[in-house]
Amino acid sequence: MTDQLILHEYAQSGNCYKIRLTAASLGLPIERREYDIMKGETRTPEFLASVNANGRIPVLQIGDKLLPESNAACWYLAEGTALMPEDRFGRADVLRWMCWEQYNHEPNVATLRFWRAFLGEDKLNDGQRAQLESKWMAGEAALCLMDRHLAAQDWFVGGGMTLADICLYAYTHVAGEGGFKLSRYPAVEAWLARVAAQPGHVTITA
Ligand SMILES: N[C@@H](CCC(=O)N[C@@H](CS)C(=O)NCC(=O)O)C(=O)O
Repeated sequence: MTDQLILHEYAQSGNCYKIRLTAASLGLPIERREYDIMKGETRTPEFLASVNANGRIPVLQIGDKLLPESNAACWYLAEGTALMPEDRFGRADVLRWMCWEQYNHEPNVATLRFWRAFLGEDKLNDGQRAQLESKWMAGEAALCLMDRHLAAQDWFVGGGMTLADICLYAYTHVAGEGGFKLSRYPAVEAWLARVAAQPGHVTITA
């Protein structure tokens, strides 16, 4: 990769971490620019005009091109590497898990972490408070599905770590901060340890 990589991020976000973890696993250097989402720094007119009109991080800058959406950024980095299966079905299966992560996992597991560990339960508005139970149930359902899948195989797709594992690892390993009990999911816990033992692994706080 010849273009310089710059990650516009909020370091504690799992969506940002999954891009750093992908880059680290591949040995790619990445420059980091921090925005404090708690202070609305991704909602300024300047950020909306010059980084992401959607007002969110992460955004991966590749040379002078900007790529918002964490999974698209991970895909860009991982294409043609050992993090992607060689066969067509395997690559589609990786994409399947990444879509599932954004629809069934992140909106529940990550949102509860954000509400509880970052905003604080006493700061939630009525709408957020009303969703606590449904988000918790949907998050449990997502972890349960992962546990059943991983009881039968070591990795989400094929016989080694792929991008699907990295994208799902990001918010699963900190699910406890949202109130989920990972000890209820032994296959998930064993898989988390396998991912953390891979070469190049970096932690979310690194
Ligand atoms: N689907 C997007 C989600 C991005 C997202 O929700 N970013 C959050 C942090 S994880 C954010 O920027 N929040 C600040 C805000 O909405 O003002 C992705 O995967 O990148």
